[in-house]
Amino acid sequence: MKRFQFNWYQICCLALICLVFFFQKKVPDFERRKCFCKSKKSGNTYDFCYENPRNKESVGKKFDCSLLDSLERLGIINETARLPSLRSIINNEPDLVFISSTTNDHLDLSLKSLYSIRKFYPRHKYILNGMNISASYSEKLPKNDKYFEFRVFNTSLYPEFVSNWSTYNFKAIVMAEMLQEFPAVWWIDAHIGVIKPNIIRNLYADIRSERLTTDYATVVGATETNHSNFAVLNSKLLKFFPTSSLELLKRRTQIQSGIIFLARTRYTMKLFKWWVLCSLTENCMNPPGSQVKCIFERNWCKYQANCFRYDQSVLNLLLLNNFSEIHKYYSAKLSSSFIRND
Ligand SMILES: *[C@@H]1O[C@H](CO)[C@@H](O)[C@H](O)[C@H]1NC(C)=O
Ligand SMILES: *[C@@H]1O[C@H](CO)[C@@H](O)[C@H](O)[C@H]1NC(C)=O
Ligand SMILES: *[C@@H]1O[C@H](CO)[C@@H](O)[C@H](O)[C@H]1NC(C)=O
Ligand SMILES: *[C@@H]1O[C@H](CO)[C@@H](O)[C@H](O)[C@H]1NC(C)=O
Ligand SMILES: *[C@@H]1O[C@H](CO)[C@@H](O)[C@H](O)[C@H]1NC(C)=O
Ligand SMILES: CC(=O)N[C@H]1CO[C@H](CO)[C@@H](O)[C@@H]1O
Repeated sequence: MKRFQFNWYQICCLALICLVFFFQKKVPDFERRKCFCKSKKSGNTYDFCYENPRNKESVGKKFDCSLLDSLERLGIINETARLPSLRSIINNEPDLVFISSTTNDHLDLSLKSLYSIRKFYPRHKYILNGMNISASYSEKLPKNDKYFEFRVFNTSLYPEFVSNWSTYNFKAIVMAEMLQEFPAVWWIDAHIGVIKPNIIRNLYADIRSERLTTDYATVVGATETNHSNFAVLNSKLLKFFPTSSLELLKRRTQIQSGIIFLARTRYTMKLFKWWVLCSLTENCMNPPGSQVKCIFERNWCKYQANCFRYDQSVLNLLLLNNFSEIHKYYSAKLSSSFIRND
């Protein structure tokens, strides 16, 4: 019986098969290395292609390496930074800072929102980031509120399209600037009013009861949309941030980016890397053909409504890709504490 006898032909075939396997393993690595950007300051390299957390093969278009400067300046990719634990953050209720931004035509609404917060939190820091506010308008700002702070959002450090407020590029950038200074911030849009007491205590109680593990996001929404992610998706966004499942985008609603709690944790910084890179890239935050006005026809989840939610669509896509379930980044118990002012 001749069992394990190979001839040359068989050996060559075997060698060829090994070679193919070798290249299948190696070539993608080689392709992925093109995604890296090297810092002039530190010499460190950073991956500028988003990789879907549920499918490593699913890799997005590379962001421009010139944006690394901004990420460094905003402290988003600082590996030596000592980040507080979520547990220690929520043990410090007074440290939370309310943040928002405003333009001339939103200033009245912003003040209405501020005063609604002041009813319950007279001594919490509130920072209003002014976007091109003219001198005559700034006279309306509160003068005797020593916990109120007005700052000018300085766009000179960012690409010009960031100054077009209608595409919301500013939003994640302003949040990142605030997070650089404060470990816990709560963004509340000009359009939103607070109508119940204890929003911080209730949020922190909710975090303490179940959100302290890495199964939950440290970015938490408080109100939800009644349309799906898919309904307000510009599919061109998926070139940068590939989805793991279109079905999931149809089945999950969005959190509204008008009220977002942020804790400066490792995860939040990871998320901000992509959210801010997108904000600094014109055709990511505002993919060609985007418009804010939706045309909902039948079902608000299954069909695209020919519109896009800019910062909100990007944030939700990133969170959903990571967590799959909205309750991982949405504290539903809080939703009745807020109203929409128009
Ligand atoms: C990075 O974090 C460290 C420690 O907190 C700090 O000293 C340093 O200034 C930070 N670097 C940048 C570029 O923000
Ligand atoms: C904005 O930033 C630029 C560059 O750092 C600086 O020259 C300018 O004075 C700043 N403007 C304001 C209003 O702070
Ligand atoms: C800022 O305001 C000035 C005067 O109101 C206006 O001319 C200018 O276009 C505005 N810039 C931006 C970026 O909105
Ligand atoms: C700002 O963006 C909107 C939406 O893309 C666009 O319609 C508008 O022309 C832009 N404005 C400027 C000044 O570029
Ligand atoms: C979603 O909410 C809007 C505004 O409240 C309402 O007009 C619309 O009918 C709702 N859509 C669905 C499908 O419930
Ligand atoms: C599926 C997935 O990638 N989950 C990750 C979401 O983010 C947290 C925090 O970085 C990770 O721990 C999870 O593994």
